[in-house]
Amino acid sequence: MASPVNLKQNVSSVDDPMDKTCIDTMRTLAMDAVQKANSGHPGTPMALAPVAYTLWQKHLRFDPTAPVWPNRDRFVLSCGHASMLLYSLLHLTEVQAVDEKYETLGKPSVSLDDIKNFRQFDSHTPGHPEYRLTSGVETTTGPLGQGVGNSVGMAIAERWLASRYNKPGFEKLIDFNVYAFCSDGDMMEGISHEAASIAGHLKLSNLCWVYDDNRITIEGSTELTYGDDVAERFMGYGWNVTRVGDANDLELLERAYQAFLHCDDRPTLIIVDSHIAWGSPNKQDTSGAHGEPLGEDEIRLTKKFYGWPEDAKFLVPDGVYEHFRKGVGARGKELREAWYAELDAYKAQHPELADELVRIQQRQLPEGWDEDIPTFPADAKGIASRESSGKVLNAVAKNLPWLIGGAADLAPSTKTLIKDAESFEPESYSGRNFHFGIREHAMGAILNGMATVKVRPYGAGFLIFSDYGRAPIRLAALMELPVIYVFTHDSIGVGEDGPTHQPVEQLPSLRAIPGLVVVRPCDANEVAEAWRTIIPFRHKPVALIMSRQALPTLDRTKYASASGVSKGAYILADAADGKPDVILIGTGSEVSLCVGAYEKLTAEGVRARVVSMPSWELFDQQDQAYQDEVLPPDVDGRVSVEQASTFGWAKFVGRKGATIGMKSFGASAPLKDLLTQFGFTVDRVYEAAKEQVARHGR
Ligand SMILES: Cc1ncc(C[n+]2csc(CCOP(=O)(O)OP(=O)(O)O)c2C)c(N)n1
Ligand SMILES: [Mg+2]
Repeated sequence: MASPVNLKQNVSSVDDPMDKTCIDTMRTLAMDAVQKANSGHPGTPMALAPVAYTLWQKHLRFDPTAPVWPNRDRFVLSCGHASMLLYSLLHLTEVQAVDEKYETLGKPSVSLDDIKNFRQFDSHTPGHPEYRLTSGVETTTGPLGQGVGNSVGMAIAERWLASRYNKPGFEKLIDFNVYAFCSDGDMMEGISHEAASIAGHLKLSNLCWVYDDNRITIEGSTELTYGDDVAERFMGYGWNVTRVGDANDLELLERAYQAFLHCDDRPTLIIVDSHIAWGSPNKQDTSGAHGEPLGEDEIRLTKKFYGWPEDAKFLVPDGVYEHFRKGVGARGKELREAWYAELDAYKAQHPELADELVRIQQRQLPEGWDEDIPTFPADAKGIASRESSGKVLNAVAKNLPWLIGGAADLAPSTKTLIKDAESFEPESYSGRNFHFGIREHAMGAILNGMATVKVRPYGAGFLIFSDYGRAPIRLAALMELPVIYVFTHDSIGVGEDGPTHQPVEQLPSLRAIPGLVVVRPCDANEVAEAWRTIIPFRHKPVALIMSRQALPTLDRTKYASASGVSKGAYILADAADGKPDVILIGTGSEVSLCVGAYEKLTAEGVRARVVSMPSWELFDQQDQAYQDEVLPPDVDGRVSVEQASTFGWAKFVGRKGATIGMKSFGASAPLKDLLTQFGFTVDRVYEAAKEQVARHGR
């Protein structure tokens, strides 16, 4: 293991006394907050304080009084465990809190009390930075690698907006940079490869990652795990790579940031050699570096070393707030005011585009966005829901210019290409069709980053590979970002591709994510209604689940209108007297099996109801009266049918009901054989229904 390094090296080259005071304030706030909370990571915020200070104070185009100003530079702390680094900056630069309507609340985003309440319930300083909760936090980080992935999405969104909205005379209306601080953990995570690879390919020159090369992780020296030549790696991706040999050398840091600002054809990686701070120069072990407070004695020694009052806690010396006000504060205010003046001039010359920009920022839709959504005539042979979804997506995209996205190399299969639109590539940043490559994990993080910039992104792939991008899907839900996923090939309906490609547990596992809306339409008209329902969402991610195989288009003159999709579940067909003895509940491709069984039962005089339930989550949001109308509590005879694990269906069929679903992995065979083999037939549903009636019928 590398020998411990003391703090002498950590302060040697900060010459200006005010710079040093500000940096040491950031460091001591981190120490004190972690100590008081008795948990958290003090070392990295302390070591990176000069790196973050130089960026914020000298370069970041950010106005603390208006932290949602659209053209601000973005700062992402991908090593979210170092959250105190960000909180001390948000506090010392006096970032103002804004509400969800972007109105300034007249109070700081992070008060000194918040810092004293680091990691406590209801503070604005949770263990890891959380988007929405704390103004100035641009994205939720903590799961290593996500932040760098998000930063690529932010940089992409900037390029797209710039390309569409900048005009002659307004060349820099949209013109912001994205900075991400990252650690060994970020670099080890596979997602950093996916994200860096696509960023290099796309030549995102507005993107700068700052890698804290401190050669230590939780288990100890990175010699245990990791010998990558990170510089070579990133040069291989086509990045501009520069190195700062000492995290405390403000001059070298300045030069590195300048190198980024002057590079206009590639993303930049700044590798910063740092030594994690774990206390005073005398301390010889590494405890406290990760996830542990330094301890009172150590803190006192360290403060003494800084020339700080040893017993002072949460001290912000005179002049510190002012110094930040004169630096980042004054610069940001000037830039923001100039930008709004420019926007006014732009509005006069380009009223329609300006209107779009305003709508984008408010997550509002254009008038008439849904006027071209088609309806589909009844058709027994039908159409795959991925096909109808492609048609509806295109009908929406026509009137919603900032609906942009693509697939992880599966656009032809997922039907997610926007027709007559270009590809988003280095030479055509206004393209609306994105090619994420076979990088599901980064795609998810990129979509999240794009959504924070307020464009409306979608991503697509096979449902089975949603697992590869699960972490960012979860974070989209946590951040309340309206990202749209189109997941196709939704069941054993995949057929010959076999069990590796047949989702079984993915549907229930997506439904388990709080806040994610999952919709699995049963036919083309439900697909149309699904899109109509979800596009107005401003704070919810959605997974649209589509079939590979054709689904019959139901005759809506005979069965209920598909508009019921907006309520999550609705009565599609009912017993003549509206008092069923058995309720057949289906989703997606299985609804037509329920309808087939219903017809058979009805012909025999059995009182049956079919409930199409494309979305559990939307149904859960309905009031109790509606839920009871669809699923009357006194009807025990119930059968659910879905080509997925039955996990969770007891919620709707009860303990006495029947569930038809997958209890094993699928198999490689023609679809017809699989359906018989696994029991997805009208007869099986019919029999289960009869059995339910026999047991529970009146
Ligand atoms: C995906 C993920 N896995 C594991 C963790 C738990 N964890 C928190 S910090 C950390 C590693 C710390 O090492 P490094 O990334 O080098 O950061 P440093 O301590 O040097 O700041 C780990 C494994 C995590 N936050 N995210
Ligand atoms: Mg490290």
